[in-house]
Amino acid sequence: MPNYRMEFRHFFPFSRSSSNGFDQEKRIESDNSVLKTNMDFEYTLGGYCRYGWEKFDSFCYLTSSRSMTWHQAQQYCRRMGGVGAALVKITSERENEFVLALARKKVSSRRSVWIGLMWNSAAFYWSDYSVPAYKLWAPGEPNGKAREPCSNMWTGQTSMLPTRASGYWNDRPCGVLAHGHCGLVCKALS
Ligand SMILES: [Ca+2]
Repeated sequence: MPNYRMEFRHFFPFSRSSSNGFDQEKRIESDNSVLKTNMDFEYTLGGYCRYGWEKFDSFCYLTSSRSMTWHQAQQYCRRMGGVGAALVKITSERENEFVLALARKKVSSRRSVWIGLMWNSAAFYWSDYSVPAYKLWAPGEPNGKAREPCSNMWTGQTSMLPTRASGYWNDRPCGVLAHGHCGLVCKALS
């Protein structure tokens, strides 16, 4: 747990006068509007997420159903989440299940969401250039590689196409397709 008061002073470097310093500190601690203003600048303060983002473990997640290319989606995440934010990087089955549930709840109009994996020369990498350790490619995927250098998670629920459901991943072209518009899921540090 970070030192809460130390962090607050960092963002609000009031000088503590000898006469009213204690009262001022009490006011800051109890003033939620000040806290909210602070969070506009910094999404991390004691592990909170920015407004509209969902917390899971030490990270914050944002969804959108807007129709974008993979690269537009990546820019959107960076714009909304600040330094270190990107299309979601998934590192465990537990996190994959969280992202699937979040997408189904918040982006139910889409049957898939962009995730952060991208093909680069010889392999798929996350946005931080790490090689995926945990993977949940759908059976037969990835099948496009350089032809399908971006990736999505299938979020639809259908028993007819079980590989296009249940949180499986697929490589696909990076543009907006006439069929199968992608939503997106961003991830940022909390
Ligand atoms: Ca594919």
